[in-house]
Amino acid sequence: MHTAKRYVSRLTRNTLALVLAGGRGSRLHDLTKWRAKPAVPFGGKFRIIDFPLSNCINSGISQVGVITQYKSHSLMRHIQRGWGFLRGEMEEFVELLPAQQRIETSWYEGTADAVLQNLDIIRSHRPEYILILAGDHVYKMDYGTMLAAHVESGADITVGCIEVPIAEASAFGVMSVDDELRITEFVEKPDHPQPMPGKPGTALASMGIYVFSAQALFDELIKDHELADGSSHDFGKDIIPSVIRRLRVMAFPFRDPIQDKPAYWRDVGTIDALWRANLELIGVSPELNLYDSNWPIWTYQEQLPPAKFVFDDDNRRGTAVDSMVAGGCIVAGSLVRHSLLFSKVIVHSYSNISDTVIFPDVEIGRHCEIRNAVLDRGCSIPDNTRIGFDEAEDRRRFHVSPTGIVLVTPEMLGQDYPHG
Ligand code: ADQ
Ligand code: ADP
Repeated sequence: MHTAKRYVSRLTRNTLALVLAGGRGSRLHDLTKWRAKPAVPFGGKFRIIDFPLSNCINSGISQVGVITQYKSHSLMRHIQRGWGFLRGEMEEFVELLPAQQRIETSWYEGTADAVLQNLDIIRSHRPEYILILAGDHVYKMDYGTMLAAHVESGADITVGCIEVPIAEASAFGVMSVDDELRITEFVEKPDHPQPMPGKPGTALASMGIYVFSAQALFDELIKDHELADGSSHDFGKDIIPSVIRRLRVMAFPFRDPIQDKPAYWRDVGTIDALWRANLELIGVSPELNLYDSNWPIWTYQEQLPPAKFVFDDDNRRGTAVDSMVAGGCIVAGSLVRHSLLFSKVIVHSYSNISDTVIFPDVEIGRHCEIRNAVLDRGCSIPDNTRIGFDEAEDRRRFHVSPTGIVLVTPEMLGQDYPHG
């Protein structure tokens, strides 16, 4: 047991993780109008990218590059403020790798191009293994077990995978594997996904995370880069499908390490999914436990006073039930039910809020009725506003998701975003 632990820690120590954090996340509508999807707030205190970054640190991987491109200001600010605690002199770092035209005079094309353009920096760290991660998924995963499986199976590349309902599989890279979990087929976002043998309702999907032995990554990126045309320079579309016949490419099924079942993993890529995944956290024993001291989620955190619940002039109590409320919030003479309040949210008197996710720095006026909504950072909701009751009215002013969740941003209210 002891030896096994040392073995995995040797692997994680010789691994460089690269978090791809440059995608658009356009299905989140106006939430990603000014910020990249990995910078979208999640879970009352965090941003989505804190999950893969915390997974790295908790797995013993302390050399991490974050590849940014699209709308990266708030993401870079978050990383600079919150993730500078590693010791440079111990060769530990979380480093930002913005598109900077190191090789081409273009921005990053696909995900593989984003890595290729940083190849000189990657090589200079002399990693044995490179772990490529997406910056936009919420999950807790010990990457050490995936690295150990990679080495034990003698793989060149290992692809993290999960089982998904076949109806949703067209959004993923879908693979077939043989008895030893070697990938025999890989199709990116297939129109007609292949079900798993004996499981007609399920497909084996790529999580978009990869372990590469360093030389295999360098060779394949250069090969792909030199293709005259026909490649979009993307791991899922181009690299993985083209190498499965030539190299040993294995699947690593991501399972819960404590209970033997598929693990929690969410792509909170739509307003509906983001709203649902946030509100799930409020439950008595949610699948994603943020209170687990064995797997802390690290983040940048402002020093804030405790949340406070006060009476209004008529002696009505300010109350939040079945809710999570972050620091710096004040609820005065209003009722908040089944909602998640990020830091510095102020709810004035005589309002009712339910089933709502409220990002930081939001102020809600008096006599408001709000339900089934996501309120973006910095919204100031005027007195007497009703949200979530009259769909036609909501559609006129805000964005309404397919299941009726109302997204409100400062711009929709004719207000400026808070800067800083
Ligand atoms: P997609 O979900 O389509 O498929 P993609 O858009 O390629 O994912 O983004 C993957 C990650 O890379 C995201 O974190 C994104 O922010 C980032 N990214 C995208 N373009 C980038 C660029 N030019 N520069 C820097 N970062 C960039 C992938 C795989 C599928 C797999 C799903 C799982 O291709 O096979 O099933 O992820 O979600
Ligand atoms: P976050 O909540 O992710 O920190 P911010 O509210 O800081 O996001 O906004 C993200 C980035 O977009 C910031 O750089 C902010 O200054 C910028 N931004 C937001 N709205 C606008 C706007 N209307 N025009 C220009 N820049 C904006």
